[in-house]
Amino acid sequence: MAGTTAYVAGFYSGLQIIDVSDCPPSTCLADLTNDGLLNFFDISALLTAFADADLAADFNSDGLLNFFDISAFMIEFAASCL
Ligand SMILES: [Ca+2]
Repeated sequence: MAGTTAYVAGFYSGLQIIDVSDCPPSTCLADLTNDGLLNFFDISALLTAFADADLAADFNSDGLLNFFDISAFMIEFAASCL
């Protein structure tokens, strides 16, 4: 999420980490490219990671790459928070 995170050092509050994306990360999980858009590139990123056995494609974080990751992704994608 580095692309959507701003690091702000405040005099009184110390270091704050502020998410500057349009929606909370928890509802934008399908935005794999972190560009604030849900489109083909997010699907492509998932499939590419999946094909490479990259755990970035472990969408449901169970340590396994299988149909359930694709399914979970598609549910998030369909929910479209954007
Ligand atoms: Ca998984």
